[in-house]
Amino acid sequence: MQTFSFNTNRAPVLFIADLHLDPARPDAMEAFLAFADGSARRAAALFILGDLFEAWIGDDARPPDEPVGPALRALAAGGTMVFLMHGNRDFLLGDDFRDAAGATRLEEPAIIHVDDEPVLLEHGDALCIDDVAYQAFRAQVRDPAWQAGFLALPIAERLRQAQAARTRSGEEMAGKTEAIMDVNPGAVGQRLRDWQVRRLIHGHTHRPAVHEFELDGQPATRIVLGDWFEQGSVLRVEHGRYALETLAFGR
Ligand code: LP5
Ligand code: MN
Repeated sequence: MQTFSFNTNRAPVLFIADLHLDPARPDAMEAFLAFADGSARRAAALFILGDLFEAWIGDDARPPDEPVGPALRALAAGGTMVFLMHGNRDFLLGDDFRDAAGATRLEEPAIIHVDDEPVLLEHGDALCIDDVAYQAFRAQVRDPAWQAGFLALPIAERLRQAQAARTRSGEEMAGKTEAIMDVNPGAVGQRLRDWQVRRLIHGHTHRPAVHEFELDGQPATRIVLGDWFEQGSVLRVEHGRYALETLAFGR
């Protein structure tokens, strides 16, 4: 497993997820580009915990004017480490994109050390085990053989299938309860036990919050990053303090 350690007395560490960047949402794109060229530059590391993009159908399908890669590359060139984890929409992000962006792949789940504390990072979708239909879909599209077949299709056909999946997902989500689409508390507890950590950071559910709870008689914390739909959401860790901040669009 990769190991990365940070001392937040020296420089902040930032976490974001669920930006769902897409040309159709220029306000989020603008906010992200300003963030990457602004407050993120002071950070020792930027962790992107999945769903940076609304949908990613292969590095070869990237538009030539795609601005996110160059923005990350500039950030990395300035000394901020950039880590990219896959989400449920951009699990096909590959080495070509990461290399161009100067980013490091972060396997899921990942453990990093922040001020000597082990912290578990994941996108969050794998913890939604009550969403049985989604977990079946996930198992299919995370299968390397399925991915190789999908990436071998012409770009237009990949686009068509991705669009069909998004439409079908939207229809199915309308029939699911909020509870089914949230993380399962038992799965969270088991994950923390399995990895022997007391702190978890994830996204995916779009329900930003800091949950303090007890696990096996000991305090534990689950921090949920928000999406970038109406505003940005950034978890900043600085001088040992965790602050879940919002970032207004259009400024
Ligand atoms: O991200 P979010 O919060 O919107 O939704 C998730 C779950 N939905 C998904 C599906 C993605 O949105 C689809 C876009 C993926 C783009 C990648 C492109 C490459 C893949 C191409 C695939 C063929 O992840 C949703 C959860 C919700 O979070 C809460 O956790 O409930 O899950 C679903 O809705 C899944 C459905 O229940 C079952 C699967 C439907 C898709 C069927 C594929 C049809 C393909 C047809 C091809 C001809
Ligand atoms: Mn997601």
